[in-house]
Amino acid sequence: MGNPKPPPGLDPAQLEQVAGNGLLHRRALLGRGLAIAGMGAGMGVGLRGAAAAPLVDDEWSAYQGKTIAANGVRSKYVEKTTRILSNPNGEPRTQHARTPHEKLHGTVTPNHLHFTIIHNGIPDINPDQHKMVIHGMVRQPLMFTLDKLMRYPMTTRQTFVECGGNSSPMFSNEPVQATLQHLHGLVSNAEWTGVLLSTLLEEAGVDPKAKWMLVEGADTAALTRSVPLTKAWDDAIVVLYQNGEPLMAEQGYPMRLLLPGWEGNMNIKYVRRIKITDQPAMTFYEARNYSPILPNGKAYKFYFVNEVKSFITHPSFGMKINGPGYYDISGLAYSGSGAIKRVMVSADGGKSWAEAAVQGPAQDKSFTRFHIPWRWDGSPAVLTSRAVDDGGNIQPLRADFVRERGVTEKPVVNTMGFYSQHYNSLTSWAVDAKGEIKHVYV
Ligand SMILES: Nc1nc2c(c(=O)[nH]1)N[C@H]1C(S)=C(S)[C@@H](COP(=O)(O)O)O[C@H]1N2
Ligand SMILES: [Mo]
Repeated sequence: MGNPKPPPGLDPAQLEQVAGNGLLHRRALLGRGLAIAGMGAGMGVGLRGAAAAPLVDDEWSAYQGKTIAANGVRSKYVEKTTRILSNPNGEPRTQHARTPHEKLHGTVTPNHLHFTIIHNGIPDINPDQHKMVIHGMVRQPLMFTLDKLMRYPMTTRQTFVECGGNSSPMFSNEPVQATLQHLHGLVSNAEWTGVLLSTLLEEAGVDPKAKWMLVEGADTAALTRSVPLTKAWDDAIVVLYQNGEPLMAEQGYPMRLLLPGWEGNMNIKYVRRIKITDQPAMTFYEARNYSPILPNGKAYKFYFVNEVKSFITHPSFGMKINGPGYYDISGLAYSGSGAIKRVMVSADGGKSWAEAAVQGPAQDKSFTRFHIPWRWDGSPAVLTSRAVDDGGNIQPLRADFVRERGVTEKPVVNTMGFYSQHYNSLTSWAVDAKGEIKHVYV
């Protein structure tokens, strides 16, 4: 019969170190390779002697459990995974809730943990009375109710939504010591379902001279943004469902505009009006809040795309790693201009880099998870990641980014008043000899 070839992952040579400070070849993730090098020790708990006998029933195995409820419930042990609120008493100003990326895995943000920014509270919209109109430079103005929209062909896709002000603490002159939720919590990723805006515009008949649309929400702020029509024809969706259920009230129930990969603020929730025009309206949010002044004195105006970005979620600030040995470094990468092609990871603060395994298929303008095996020898290390998208765009190094965009004189702890800088440079975590993790700049 001959000797069968060892299955992939069994070759110890595959555990080769590929970059400084213990980063291993991503092939080791294929499976059994890790056990070979003795790296499995301390991961599963080894059983010996009497302890290896069949398990004795625990308390919870001895009785019939609870009756199921009509709506599913989370285990009480995970209920503490929540978003931190910026305005818990609902004062009449902007409210933020951030996604705790450090407590999640995979790529889909659960609906109750999707980040949200709402400038005037969540409107209580009756879906039977809500209307959305398309008018302006069109052949025939149209009016839609939720019922009417539901009769159009629907499309489903994953994409992230990211506030232009996400990661604003990264503009601080010194690294803010805070969890991922604080640093990068204003981005989330979901599977959205709705009607392509292009379908509705075709029916309305757009004047060839039109170039923009003015989109307005039904909340008191009547949040309004100008959007180039090219995006409407490309991949804009009037969304009705989020991860399979009707939109959350915070995400824009009963309908919102979704512009995959474009600045969060333009993704108008509670959409009630789309006016086709030939020029931008220069609304408050585009002329002021989302047009920051750059160090060279020019306003950074009408930049829509959330550019390629990544950060390591595990391990990250606030976690402690327990002693030398094997760890799975994992994180999120995404790009508003396409799909993630490659993610490079460094364990020595950017001196050397190894290519991480990208969990595929990497979808267009969506969260993509990456992993890389790491053998920590117990000495200080600095972990960081750098993503590349399929258009060849690469996350800028911090020194280059800061040169162009600047930093503040004092640390920015809250995003209030500091909007729309689109930080997409690196995030780095220093691991000290005790396994504690701090936020550092490299
Ligand atoms: N109508 C309306 N749309 C809105 C907002 C709002 O306050 N009202 N906030 C905007 C901002 S600033 C962002 S970043 C995104 C957030 O979307 P989310 O709450 O679904 O995460 O919605 C945008 N759309
Ligand atoms: Mo935003």
